[in-house]
Amino acid sequence: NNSKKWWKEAVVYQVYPRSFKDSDGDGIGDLKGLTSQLDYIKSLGVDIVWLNPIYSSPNADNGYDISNYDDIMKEFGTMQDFDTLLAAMHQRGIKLVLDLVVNHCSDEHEWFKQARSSRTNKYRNYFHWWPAEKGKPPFRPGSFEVDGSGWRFDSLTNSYYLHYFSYKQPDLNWENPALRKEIYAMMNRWLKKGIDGFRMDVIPVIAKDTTFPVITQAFLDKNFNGDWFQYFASTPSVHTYLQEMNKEVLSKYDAMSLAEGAGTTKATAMNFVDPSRHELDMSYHFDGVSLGYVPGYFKKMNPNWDLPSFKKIYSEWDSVFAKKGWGTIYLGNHDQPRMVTRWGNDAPEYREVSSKMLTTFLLSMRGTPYYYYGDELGMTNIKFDKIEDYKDIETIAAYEQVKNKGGDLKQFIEDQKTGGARDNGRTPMQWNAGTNAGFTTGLPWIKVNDNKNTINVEFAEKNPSSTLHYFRKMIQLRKAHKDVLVYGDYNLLDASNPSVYAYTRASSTEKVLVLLSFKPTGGVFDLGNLQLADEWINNATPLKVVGNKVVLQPYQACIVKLK
Ligand code: TEU
Repeated sequence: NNSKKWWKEAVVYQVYPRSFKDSDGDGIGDLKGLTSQLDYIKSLGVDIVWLNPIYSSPNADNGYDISNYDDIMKEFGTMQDFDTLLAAMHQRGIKLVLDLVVNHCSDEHEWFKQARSSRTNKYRNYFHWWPAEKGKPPFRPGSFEVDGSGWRFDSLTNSYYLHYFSYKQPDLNWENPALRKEIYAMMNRWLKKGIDGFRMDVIPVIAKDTTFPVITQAFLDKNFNGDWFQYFASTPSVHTYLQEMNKEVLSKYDAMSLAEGAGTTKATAMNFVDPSRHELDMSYHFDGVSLGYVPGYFKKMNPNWDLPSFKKIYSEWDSVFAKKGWGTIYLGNHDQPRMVTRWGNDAPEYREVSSKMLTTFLLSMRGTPYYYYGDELGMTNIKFDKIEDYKDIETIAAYEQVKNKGGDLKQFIEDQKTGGARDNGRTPMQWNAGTNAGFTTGLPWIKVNDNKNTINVEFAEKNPSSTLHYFRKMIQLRKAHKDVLVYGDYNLLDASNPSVYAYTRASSTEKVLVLLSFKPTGGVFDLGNLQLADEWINNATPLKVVGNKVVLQPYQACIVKLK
């Protein structure tokens, strides 16, 4: 896979603007705050910042419910602040990618206000309606609703409207050419301003089967692995729309596009990113971050998740894009718990070493790495003790569901400490040991993690062996060896090893071995015929080789050149 592109070679740093840096003391991160920290971001060596939505929003889902695509959320600042931010980033050679949320908007968007006012309104067909005289609409799930329904009754016009997420996020009707035209014009306005691309929220599900057939669980199980999102993403016209979007918008700029891959599978993902189809550039899958959840519970994590399955998922996805197309690698984002808590070990003795190990993984795989703010410090899950601390619409709805069923609420709260409540990964950036970790002078919108005294930027800067310095070093290594670490072939070794993830990366001239111990017990790797040369990076002491075997320490990571 050797067609070279800047967005393949880049490292992306994801900033959740609400939690990064507050400049005005209202407890909410903002654009001026982010601008004030660009030298820090630059110092990391990353190339691109992906910002979660910054558009006007009533914040039912922290900006994923947009009421005006052409204005900035008032808590985040003004358009002038945005222009200043963009210029300051470009001045430092950092690119900016925005979130594009066009499966749905906010029920407070002017389009929806108009649309719900009458059945004959010009904007009515910007959304999906089901007239109540036809009876109840066929079930569709609404992800963030306590009653689980994706239809909401609107008495004004005696109709239901469709919302795959909360009722505050009505789904847009892509079958309507007028809607599509508005979206493309809006994208063009942002790209003309100079942004460098879009991460596209749940883009595979924009096209609906608007006959709204009755779907049975048996049908879903048989055809879509029981997964509604796979069913949602199966309407072929999504590709017609994306090709149109490419022609009307993306093809005119040297911008990158990333498909959030909700609902896509190894069999369907290529259709979004095959260059010859002229749709999008790269996509991210959910198989990795879906591993190890206990069925029947809300995001409860099995602490004994299976490493061979993890390796299999990432290896199979690597091969999907080995010849064409392009993938991404991530272990954390604003929808996930902190990577060290979930995939490493956040106990004091292992937190740093396992963070570094995960960083080694992210930056030594093929595919563009998406690295989440705070992971360079090894920030951990916040582990809230009570539901009142949670702000996320999803967790609150899930809690209410358990309550309504008379389930074990204590256990729910316990499960989320190591599990997947999204707020675990949304707590304020820890800049220093001061009040609110230096994030705000006001009352933070969500609590700051108590461990800020030892996990913060200032502290990590002073410690040469910190996770922060390791992240920088690992980025430099990836950049210095693009042929092998970005573009090189990937080959999994010793697939069934229960505690070591081992693979080679190889260009036409160089070959390296990556060894990652995912266990507090370390692990053993049999070298076979491989002959070790120099170590490129190591998060612990030099590799211990006994005869033909490498004995890894707990969570040890090493990249070593092969002879
Ligand atoms: O998430 C898309 C998605 O597939 C969700 O189901 C996601 O997995 C969710 O977090 C479930 O835990 C995107 C955004 O990343 C997310 O923040 C938004 O809430 C969602 O779309 C709606 O816009």
